[in-house]
Amino acid sequence: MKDSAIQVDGARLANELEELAAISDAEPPAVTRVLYTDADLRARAFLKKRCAAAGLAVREDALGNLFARWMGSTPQAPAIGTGSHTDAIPHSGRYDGTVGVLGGLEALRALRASGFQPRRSLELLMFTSEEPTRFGLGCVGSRALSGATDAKSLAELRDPEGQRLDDVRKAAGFGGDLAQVRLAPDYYAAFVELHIEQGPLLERESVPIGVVTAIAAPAALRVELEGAGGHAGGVLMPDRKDALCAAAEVVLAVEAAARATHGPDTVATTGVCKVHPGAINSIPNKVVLEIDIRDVALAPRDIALKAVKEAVAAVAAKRGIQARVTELNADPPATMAPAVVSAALKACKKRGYEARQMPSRAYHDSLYMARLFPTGMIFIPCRGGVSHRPDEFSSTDAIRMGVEVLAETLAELANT
Ligand code: HGY
Ligand code: MN
Ligand code: MN
Repeated sequence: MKDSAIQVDGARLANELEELAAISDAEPPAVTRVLYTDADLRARAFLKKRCAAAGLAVREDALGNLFARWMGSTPQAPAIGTGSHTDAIPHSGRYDGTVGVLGGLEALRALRASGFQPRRSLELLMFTSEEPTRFGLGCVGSRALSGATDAKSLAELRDPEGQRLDDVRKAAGFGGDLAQVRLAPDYYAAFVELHIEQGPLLERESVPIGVVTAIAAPAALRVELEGAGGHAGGVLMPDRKDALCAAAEVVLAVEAAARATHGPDTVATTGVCKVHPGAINSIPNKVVLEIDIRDVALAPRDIALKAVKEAVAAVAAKRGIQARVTELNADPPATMAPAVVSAALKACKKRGYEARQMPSRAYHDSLYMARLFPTGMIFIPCRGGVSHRPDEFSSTDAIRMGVEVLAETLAELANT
């Protein structure tokens, strides 16, 4: 590593990641932190305290997006943003999102300690609900900030208990005006997110830094299959309309649709399968599936999406089952801004760290921030490429190097 005035305190950051991981609704090492639950609110309080202690001006918007700003010498100029999310899907890991939030805070602290004077303000952002867990839609906060989805329609989303997002946000203390959430196009001059790769490439190639060039196009479907149900003993096989047997055919059709595009990057997953009534001696009369379909390119993603919808219709017709398909989202991919990519590559060079350019197969808040601002992402390796599992892991050294590159990138962007 070449000498630089910007010294990242890797040990302090490791302790903070540990502390945040303990604010969870799951048994360690797993982490569960779902939007607007007590654990989510305690995590926000933890972050606010540390941002205030770092001398940053903290504010929250009507959805709970959290902003922590270091005023630059030209406060009226568009700022430079960095950040990620602290919410976590059930029984997942402690580095997804948190590395970009606490790492972003550490980058700002390291820059301040180095005596760096930013012309543009530097701002840490913690997005509300990057994960789709509670309201079935990912990136609620960044969708609203970027205008990708209207905040008022987001407020009407309902959780599995039927509660409206608007009511839950107010009960959680976020009563502000939703119309104020969307950011002006000149609010940021650039946005950079640090994140674990959630894939195996960097570790496999022993490269410490990934500079993201594009973010995959995510789509999600909810499929409701309704059969006849009935007594497991009394209804003979020819007379059955078994919703779970139909669902099983759909699940295999989802897998086949992803493989059929022959594109290496088309992926599809049926991550949720709810069986009703869920009794051993009762023929399933209703099944709800939630299906995630992606590709870094739009065309193969849409081919797979169409194939799944056609498969549902065919299985339902063949089995005499009612089917309802709801498209929860089908978003385009995002290309990262060349100016941000080159600032990150320059930062790697300055630090003497090897870097490789690569797509992101996971989606992130940057997918939506890129709709409004020049955006980039910096990846660090995670062990075995594992993520969304309790054994998700990134070393203190890998995180430190990622934060060093982030700090240098922010410094470069803040004074252009
Ligand atoms: O699903 C994703 O790609 C992200 O981790 N929410
Ligand atoms: Mn995630
Ligand atoms: Mn994430």
